[in-house]
Amino acid sequence: QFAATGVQTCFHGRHINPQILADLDGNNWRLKDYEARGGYQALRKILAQGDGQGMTPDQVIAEVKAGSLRGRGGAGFPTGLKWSFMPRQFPGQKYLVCNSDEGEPGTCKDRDIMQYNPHSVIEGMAIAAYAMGISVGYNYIHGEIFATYQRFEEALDEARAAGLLGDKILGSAFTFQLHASHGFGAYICGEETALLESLEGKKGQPRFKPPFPASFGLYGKPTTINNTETFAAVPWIIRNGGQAYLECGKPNNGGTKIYSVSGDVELPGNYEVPMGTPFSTLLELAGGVRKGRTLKAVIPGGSSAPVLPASIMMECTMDYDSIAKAGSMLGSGAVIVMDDSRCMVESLKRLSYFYMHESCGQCTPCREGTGWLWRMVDRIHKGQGRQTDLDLLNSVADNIQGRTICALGDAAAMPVRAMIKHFRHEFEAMIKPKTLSASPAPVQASL
Ligand code: L3W
Ligand code: SF4
Repeated sequence: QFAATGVQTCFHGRHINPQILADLDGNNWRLKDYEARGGYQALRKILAQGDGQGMTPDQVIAEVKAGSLRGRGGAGFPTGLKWSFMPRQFPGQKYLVCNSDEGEPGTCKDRDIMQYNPHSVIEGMAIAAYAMGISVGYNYIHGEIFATYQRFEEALDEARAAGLLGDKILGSAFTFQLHASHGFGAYICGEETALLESLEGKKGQPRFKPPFPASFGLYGKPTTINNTETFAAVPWIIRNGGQAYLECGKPNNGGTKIYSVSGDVELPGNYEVPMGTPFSTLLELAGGVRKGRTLKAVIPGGSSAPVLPASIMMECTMDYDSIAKAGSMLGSGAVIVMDDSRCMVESLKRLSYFYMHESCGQCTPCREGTGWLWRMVDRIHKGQGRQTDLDLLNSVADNIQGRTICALGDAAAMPVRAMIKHFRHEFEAMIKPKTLSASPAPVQASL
């Protein structure tokens, strides 16, 4: 996962107004430490423990909506709106699922949250379950971080023993059973419907949407799925109020966000900063571009997000709207920094190989197209490119994007188009002059 980016270990203490990674020293993850930081006060508050009056499920959802919390897994979908999709009166079992199958190249925030602050996820899930009237939940954890899975299991045991999970939580009428489950390392299982298939014990392949999990999810029942960081943000919102969360960020982009900054910076790692923080400030926190080098480009939201040249990126603030306006996506917040020593053809070759390798193979444009993309970029990189290759790359990307079951197809296509758009000259320079005059081969033969 980090071969492309160089990040090995992610926990760092340089943040601005952190809400999730605040006051962590690496060893204070246990229940007693979390409670000393104000942990489980939000759960107590909604369940009317202590002096409070309690909160109704509608009031909880209203606070989350007021805070403008948006899904931290990649799509930025409004969390309160998603919670309101859950049919509250549904007579059968409903499920809550946490997507901790963090596999996007460059992303390493969710594993740090679970490793260093696991109770924030447990408390956030318990609050979400209360708000949606759900009694069973699962946290699906990426298979390659087994130690983190074990840490999360330990935290679950602590919460159960303290009456914070299970039957009649804290003596109230609210029951919530939460279990951890681990995957086996397939990137596609981070796609929400593939994750559900995997959780059911089947091969992890995406389902057609709609129906969305909100109506047909785990075992065909209504299910709400949110990302780890999304759940971890919820206790702060309930403790401090949605308005305070919103004010911490900017309109339509509430709160803080954790960025996994990797690549050509002095201090790669996870940084939590308010939404709307200038990219230049984030870069400074990460120690700046490697010594003696200048910034060339940035992939602002994980490998699926289109690359942006330095000139555009330096004008951006780190939030969903600013990055979208600049032509990319905030995605999961994996900020991959590239300096002037990076070859964009080689970078694209590595990215294309990743998507070819991780395609689940269900739909033809993705299964075949990701291989075509990689083979073409590979031959350009080997100096065997043809004059027609750049148009052909764009054409193959066009024929993948929007024509597949899940977003992996789009994720494979978008980086190709962006790399050619912004760095076409580098690709052209690698196509040998003698091939520039060669007659173009027929499309099928040239793939
Ligand atoms: C009910 C509707 N629910 C949408 C729900 C939907 C989902 C959420 C967002 O892709 C992106 C992808 C990656 N009724 C609904 C509805 N929903 N309309 O809202 O949905 P969607 O389809 O916009 O996104 P998605 O399929 O969840 C996520 C990008 O994120 N990405 C991913 C990185 C990977 C990681 C990781 O490794 N952990 O984060 C990075 O950029 O490419 O575009 O819940 O059900 N009408
Ligand atoms: Fe599988 Fe790719 Fe189709 Fe997604 S787009 S379902 S990964 S073949």
